[in-house]
Amino acid sequence: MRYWTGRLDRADRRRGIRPLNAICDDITTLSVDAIVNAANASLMGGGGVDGAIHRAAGPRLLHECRLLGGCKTGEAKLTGGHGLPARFIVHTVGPVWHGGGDGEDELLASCYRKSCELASAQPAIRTLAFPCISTGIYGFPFERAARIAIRECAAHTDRLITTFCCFSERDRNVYSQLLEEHGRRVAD
Ligand code: AR6
Repeated sequence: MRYWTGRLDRADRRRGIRPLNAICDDITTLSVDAIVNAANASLMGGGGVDGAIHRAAGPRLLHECRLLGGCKTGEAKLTGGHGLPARFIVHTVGPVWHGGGDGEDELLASCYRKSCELASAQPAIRTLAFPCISTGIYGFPFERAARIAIRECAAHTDRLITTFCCFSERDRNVYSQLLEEHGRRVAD
């Protein structure tokens, strides 16, 4: 196994790998080292991407989650991937959108930051895929969430190759545009 030891090397660049990228796919099918789950505080499964991940990973995931004692909003916890192609799952709990005056931005930023920190601390994780946390059932405005996601993950590109896994082409287009803007700002 080839461990991630620093910035993208020349072979990565030749293969067109970028440290931050956006795709439209079902996150449960991705062959990355770790996927992130948009969970709830119980970590006992739910609807949306959480339900899809638990269905695909199988009942051993629920068993492992039971031992974790839940997870606070803005925090992150690690489990195995069980039946998934991904070897690990980072479970994080996004904020419910209450209009923006309840610390939602900082809590969402914390989800991305803590997930990246947890993944970076595990030497076997080099590639990480996020769903669009809080933007489904929890109602966080999509573009506002995407800007926060990109800003936080950009701080971890020395260790991680991060994929924003959108669930519609429309969402993916928002990310692609924001990533282009981000790339131009970094190049300036
Ligand atoms: N692959 C990738 N993205 C997906 C998938 C999938 N298979 N399924 C849904 N999405 P949500 P939240 C997208 O509602 O807003 C659960 O009940 C979806 O289009 O899953 O953080 C938990 O237990 C959206 O863009 O998560 C919590 O109670 C994004 O995933 C609550 O929902 C997040 O939507 C968390 O709500």
